[in-house]
Amino acid sequence: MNQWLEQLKVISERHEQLLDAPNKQAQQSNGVFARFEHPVITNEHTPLYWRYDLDPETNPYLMERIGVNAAFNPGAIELDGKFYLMVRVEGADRKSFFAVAESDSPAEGFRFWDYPVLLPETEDPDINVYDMRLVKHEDGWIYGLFCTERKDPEAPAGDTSSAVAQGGIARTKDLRTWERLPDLASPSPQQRNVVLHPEFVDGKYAFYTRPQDGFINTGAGGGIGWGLSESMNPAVIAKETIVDSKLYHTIKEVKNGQGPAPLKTTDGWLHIAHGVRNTAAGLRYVLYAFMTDLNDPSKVTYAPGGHLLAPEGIERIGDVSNVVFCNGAVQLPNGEVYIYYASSDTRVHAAVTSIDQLVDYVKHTPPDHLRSRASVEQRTELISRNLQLMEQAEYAFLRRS
Ligand code: M1P
Repeated sequence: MNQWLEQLKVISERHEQLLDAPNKQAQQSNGVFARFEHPVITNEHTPLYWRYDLDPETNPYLMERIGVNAAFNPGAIELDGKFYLMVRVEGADRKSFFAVAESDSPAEGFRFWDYPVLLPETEDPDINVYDMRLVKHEDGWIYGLFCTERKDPEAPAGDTSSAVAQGGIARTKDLRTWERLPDLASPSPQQRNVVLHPEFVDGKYAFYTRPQDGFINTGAGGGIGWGLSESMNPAVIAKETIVDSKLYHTIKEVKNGQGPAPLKTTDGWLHIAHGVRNTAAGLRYVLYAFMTDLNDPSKVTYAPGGHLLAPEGIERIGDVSNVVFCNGAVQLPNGEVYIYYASSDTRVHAAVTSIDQLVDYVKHTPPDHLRSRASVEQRTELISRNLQLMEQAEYAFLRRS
């Protein structure tokens, strides 16, 4: 074997080790969920034949010809016992695209299909597409709802970063062949984090939206919106109402957005969302949860205060640091729930919980009382109940000597 091939073999063996690496549930859990020890997908998980030119004639230095910068924000779905992640892959050229990674197991062994998704375009081609939510709708289709971004035609000369974001829609039966539908039409000039509710509501398609005035700043818009459409082709929302607003001095004071489609429970629709607040170091994205009414998913029934999951350890660092973002979760018939979340716009992680735990969490975590004094009162009530319990003999191990 010549040196070039030997070098390739080394790269390939290292890659296979990464793909086959076991991923255990971390021992430490906060009782709400348990993280898995390692990221389930990174840019390094993408096939070598997506990145290298494997011909020594045209690639004598064995260079990565077309690099992959990041792999994050996946949609997720379970079909016939297999787990599929619709990963947002970002090339070194900053273009995001979608690619399916498949595994028999929820948190390890994901391998990308040979080719990324060649998503059909509308008459107005997307410049960038990202953050697909995969929704198995009761009409029989699997819908992919994603953000489509195009240059802002109103941007002043010299402004080469302003864009218009809208809700892109495509549908499939097998994740391989996609039919592109018109973008969601809504009253808002910009949309991101558009998600389809999995069931008809009053015989109509129901959408979670995130109206916003600008590309980054939501302005007077913001909050998780809600609207109904007669059809998906085209999907048109005439009236948008806010289900869950952004709120001063909370984890969602700047903006928020629905994560995956809500999970159906006997107690209501369980939502995982992201909330964004401002800090001196920039925006901080965390995940939070809430529940809406089974018969009226636009009505919030439980809204625990604070975050469900916040970035920690290596999750804090990446292309856009201090971010966790979730647009994919899988609910299994045995009640287990796998939350796929990305950290810092760089890599994908998994955490496991259950419907029972999440329902308990949303119903019994106290709401945010919006003032420091009220927060202390809330905690004082817990402390005094606990201190009484700790008087009992079986809690002796908790007492300080
Ligand atoms: O960079 C953090 C996230 O920013 C956007 O989310 P939002 O619209 O709520 O601000 C998205 O671009 C998302 O992909 C990204 O992870």
